[in-house]
Amino acid sequence: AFVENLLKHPTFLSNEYTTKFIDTTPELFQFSKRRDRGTKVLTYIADITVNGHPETANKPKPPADLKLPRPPRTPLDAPPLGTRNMLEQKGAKAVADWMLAQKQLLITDTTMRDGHQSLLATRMRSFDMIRVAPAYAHKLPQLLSMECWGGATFDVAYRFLQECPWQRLRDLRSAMPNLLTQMLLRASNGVGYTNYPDNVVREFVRQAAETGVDVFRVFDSLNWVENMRVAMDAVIESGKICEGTVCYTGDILDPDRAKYDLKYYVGMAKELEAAGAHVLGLKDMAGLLKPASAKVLIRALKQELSIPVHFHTHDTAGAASASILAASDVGVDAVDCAMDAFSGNTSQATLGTVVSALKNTERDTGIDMDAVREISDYWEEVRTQYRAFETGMQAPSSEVYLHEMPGGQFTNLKAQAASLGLEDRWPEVARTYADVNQMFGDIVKVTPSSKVVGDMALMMVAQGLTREDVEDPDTDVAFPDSVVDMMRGNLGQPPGGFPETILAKVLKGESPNTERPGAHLEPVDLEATRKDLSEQLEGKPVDNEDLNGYLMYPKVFLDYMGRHRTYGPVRTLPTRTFFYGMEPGEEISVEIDPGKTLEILLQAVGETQDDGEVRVFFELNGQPRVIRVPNRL
Ligand code: BTN
Ligand code: 3PY
Ligand code: ZN
Repeated sequence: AFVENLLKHPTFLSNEYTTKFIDTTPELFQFSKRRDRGTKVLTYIADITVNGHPETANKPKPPADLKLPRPPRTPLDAPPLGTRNMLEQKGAKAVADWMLAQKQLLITDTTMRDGHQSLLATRMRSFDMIRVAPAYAHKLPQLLSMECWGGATFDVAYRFLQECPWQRLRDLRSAMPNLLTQMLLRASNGVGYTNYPDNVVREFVRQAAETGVDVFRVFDSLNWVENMRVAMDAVIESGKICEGTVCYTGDILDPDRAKYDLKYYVGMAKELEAAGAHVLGLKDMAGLLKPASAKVLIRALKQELSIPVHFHTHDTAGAASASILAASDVGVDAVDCAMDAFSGNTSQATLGTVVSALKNTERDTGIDMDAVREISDYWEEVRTQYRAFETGMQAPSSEVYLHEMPGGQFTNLKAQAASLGLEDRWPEVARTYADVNQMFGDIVKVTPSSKVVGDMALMMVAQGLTREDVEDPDTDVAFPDSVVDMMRGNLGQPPGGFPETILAKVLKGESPNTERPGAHLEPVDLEATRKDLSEQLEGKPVDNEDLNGYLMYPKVFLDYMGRHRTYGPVRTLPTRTFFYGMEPGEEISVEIDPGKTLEILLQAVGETQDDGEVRVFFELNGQPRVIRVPNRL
């Protein structure tokens, strides 16, 4: 009935059909209650089989004979005790004290967050994570934590993967009850790209803690401690671990980059300690901290602080493990690595390599290399499924020391440049990115400030503008919205403020707000928003997780809900089916609810009929089912 309504609808006939049309045309859903979840999922499979998935169209495909990745087997009994049990029994401060007392280098696995964010445009689905989570719990209880949430994964889950990020967190939490889960939180920017009102930030942290985050790595994209307090206080109040984080840029050993010198970093770290951080995060998002600088910086931090230091870096230039080993030599407490198959290049250092390098040394991690290999073998099979999202970086590149782009942005900006027809001019984009940084006063570049610098650089290269042109008061420049917004002070203030030249040029005399943006944002009325959202969802009750999703990303959330109503719980599909549909004769098992499994056999795909429809023939648990979908190709 839905498809019939859709096909007869004037908007559909007029060819303006989009998923938004479905969302905003409630009369299509008069029959949706009658369509059960199984039918919805079959409709999705039929649609993708006939039309393909928009995200993988014209992209490299995984090999045709690729099988469902098999995670290592695990026993059914409870996993060994791990760091999470300590947090539960003794609290956040006790975990930090324990970290300080350890001889071994502690390791966080980032595969489920930064690993795929930096290598596969954040496209890894929960399905592939949840299946291997028990293997981590049983085989790698020595890990400090599992970074598996936050950063860009939150909106990508709703926006591109058609799944609920909260459910991912809940499922991972229950599959790894002994391991600390860790998230990346952009302080007042939450998991978004703009400052949110204080009460929205607090509510988000409260919910993340309740649903299952144990360690919050909190950073500010301009390194402004003032702008981190609301988020940090909320984490501390929740009883979870607050990793107050310094973002690293420049080079402390380079006299020409004196703005970010050793004193600067130690000073900020002490402010974060005083603000209540249980752990100090050192976030080298671009992979700029070279081994010699790492020794100097981490030695100083260890001397000056009484909280543990957790070092995060990227392997963009190929030096991440050298810096990690240098940091280890001077006593860093914990470091981030990605499982081998998701490491290297713009991702983290290689976990198995760091573990092996430290075997039989004072800082031996105690991590079982057989387990690392087994789990990495699984990840390798997983990665093959996502070939469409590989960014094509062939080798590490020392160019990062010039442009200082974060790992997650580098390949993204390359793709953006290509889409503007600038692929041949990448070296110019990289150079311009560095110029924009200097023009903005040498700022920390990390989401969202990195996006602002990238927007500006692309605009300049596309329009053939140099830094001199932009700064010339007599040249008219149409600045990207994100640049205007940042100069107005809406992301906060960098150390020393933005330079007068660029402020005057961008704001044309308007005076910027130099106070904390949250101080001026009205609190959101949460209950009124819940009621309003419920009305937009035709009376569906709105729980706190959905409310928080909507508060972060109103449109993305509503689009997700609209598609969910049509296609049901597609997160339960195997990744291959989700992106490519099924082949005639193929059979899959799909657990759409715990304990409720559908056996789906695709028998045949019919010809496109005169009305533009295709009939897709399935067997669902042995019963024949025909699903009709429009051929939109
Ligand atoms: C998006 O790109 O909007 C999200 C991806 C999911 C869209 C699904 S794919 C099958 C169906 N057909 C569409 O045009 N959209 C949905
Ligand atoms: C993010 O904010 O998503 C980042 O990974 C920043 O490095
Ligand atoms: Zn990172």
